[in-house]
Amino acid sequence: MSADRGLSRTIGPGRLEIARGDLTRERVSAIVNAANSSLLGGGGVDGAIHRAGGPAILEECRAIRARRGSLPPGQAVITTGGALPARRVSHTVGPVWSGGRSGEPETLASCYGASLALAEEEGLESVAFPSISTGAFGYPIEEAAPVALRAIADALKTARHVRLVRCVLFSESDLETYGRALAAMVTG
Ligand code: AR6
Repeated sequence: MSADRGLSRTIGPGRLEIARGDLTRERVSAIVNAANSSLLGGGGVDGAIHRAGGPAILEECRAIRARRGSLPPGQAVITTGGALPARRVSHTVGPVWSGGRSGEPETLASCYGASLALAEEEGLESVAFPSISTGAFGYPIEEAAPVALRAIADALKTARHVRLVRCVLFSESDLETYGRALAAMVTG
């Protein structure tokens, strides 16, 4: 698979795409941040989003935190996109991998579902995700990819507004892993 060739699957009235790239450059209605419960920023894709999006995102995250406290894994909140090309950022907290028997797949699926539910509430058309939990949080990407794609496909089937979901992978090897999972996924 070449670096610039994405893969896609039609699901109901929508499309699921996988591609290699930098999430912060995505021209979609919303991108999703793999945040932590503090909502106050961090490294990885979280750091990249706050750097590229500027202080407006952190200000809104602080206000949300003041209002409702820290964000539990599997849930999502939405803010402005600040200076990003995407208008909105959904912040979700993935599970920390601890062997796979502590509800990690359910929590991971919930991150995708909750972010897409927020996009639906706001009538957004397109959403781009990173590979949640597979960096600092240690979730093996071969196990995370099918969970992520299944959760997105399930949400797309009943979506009324979201028509495009993109999984944006940072490395060629991550894209290949998602490509295998997409090819293996049964939809209909
Ligand atoms: N575009 C797309 N993917 C990216 C980018 C980017 N610009 N930058 C990194 N990735 P991680 P997690 C990939 O660690 O595992 C933070 O400190 C990266 O290669 O960002 O959910 C938070 O504050 C990896 O494949 O998120 C939390 O404390 C994927 O994004 C913690 O890390 C996710 O890696 C969350 O850990």
